[in-house]
Order: sequence, then structure tokens, then C-alpha cells
Amino acid sequence: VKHPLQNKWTLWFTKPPSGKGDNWNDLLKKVITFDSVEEFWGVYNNVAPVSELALKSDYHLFKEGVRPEWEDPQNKHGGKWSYQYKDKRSVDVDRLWLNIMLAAIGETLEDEHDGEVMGVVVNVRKAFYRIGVWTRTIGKSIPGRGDGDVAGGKGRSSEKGKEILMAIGGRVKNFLELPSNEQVEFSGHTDSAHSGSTRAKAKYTV
Ligand code: M7G
Repeated sequence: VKHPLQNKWTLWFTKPPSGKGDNWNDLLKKVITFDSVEEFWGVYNNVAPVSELALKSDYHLFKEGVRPEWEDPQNKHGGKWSYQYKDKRSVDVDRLWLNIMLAAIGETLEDEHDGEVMGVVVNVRKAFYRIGVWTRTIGKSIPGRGDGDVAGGKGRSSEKGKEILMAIGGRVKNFLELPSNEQVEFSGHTDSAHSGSTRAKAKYTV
């Protein structure tokens, strides 16, 4: 018996650059798509744990049909909640990444019909591990689109959008097991794209 997930999810991997000519697109690869709890564990048990990945690797677990890129139509008006663990040796990154993946596929990062969560990402860098949750909006409704109720296309006020986003931030902070004095930060992808990096100015913090 397979226990179906509410959504289909695709695991992606960014391999570290091997030469100079490598660009973002050459390095980003689809690993597999799954839609049941059992298949998730099959995948999880057969890929390298984050703690064993080389520097500059990423895993991305995104809803099927959404590329883990700022440019994707479903990401381009969005942003991400993220946190950088700078003490790499003391953090159990494998467990925290599992926490956030289970929260994503179990749909516990947001309320039903919020339609915000696009995917989760872990980056392995020299100075830190970063775990992030990508959202479809930056807490404002997107002009020209029926925002919010994805199925029904009903509008959503900016106050409501911000409220949903902040609630997701609070849950991310819990799943990442952060003490109250540490902050998860939200930044919009357009800021990331312009600054050429994800180290853009934080818009919100929780
Ligand atoms: P990062 O991995 O998000 O953060 O971005 P880091 O700076 O802490 O390593 C590193 C680089 O990867 C960026 O400067 C971009 O060159 C490239 N990159 C990352 N992302 C998420 C994207 C993306 O969505 N689209 C494109 N075109 N490049 C990206």
C-alpha cells in the first residue's frame, strides 16, 4: 500500500562546478519525481546525506513542474525564508534537512489553500549550511493574477498575504529548531537576482 502525498515532488541536485565554464544550468540536474511516502523514503535512503556532499552542492525539493530557479514563472514574484548555520560541525544538518523536507511533503509549512510553498533548498558552502523555503509571493498579491486561493483564483489582500508569509516563517523557524534569539530571514528573489547572490537584504525576519 502506498500513502499518497498531496503533491508530486521533484528532487534536484546542483553539483559543484568542476571547471571554469560551468554555469548554473549545466550544474542543476533533476534526480527523481515521487508522490508517495514510501517513494520518498526510497529516495531519501538512496541519496548521499547533506553532511557528505562536496562544497557548493545543493539539494532542491520542489513541487513538480516548478524549477528551483528565480526565473521560473511560479518563483519570479516570490522569495524565500532561510537560515545559515555557521557552526557546521555542531549542527545536525541531515536531521534538519529531513525535518524541512517532511514538513514540505507533509504540507505542514502552510495552511491548506495558502498555495505559497514552492520548495525547499539546502546549500553546502564553505562557511555555512543554508536551509531555505521558497514561497510564491513576497506577501503581496501579484498584479494581474487571482492570488491566494489557487484553485478558485480568489483575491487576497496584502495584509492577509503578509500574515500567511509570516506564519510560514514561524513554522520554518520551528522545523529548523532555532532558539528565539536566532532569526530566519525573508528576501525576495528579485533582490537576490540583482545582487547576484542570495545574500540580499532581508525584508522580514522571524
Ligand atoms: P546561491 O547558491 O543561491 O547562494 O547562489 P551562494 O551565493 O551563497 O552560493 C550562488 C549563485 O548561483 C548565484 O550567484 C547565481 O549565479 C547562481 N544561482 C543560484 N540560484 C538559486 C539561481 C537561480 O535561481 N537562477 C540563476 N540563473 N542562477 C542562480
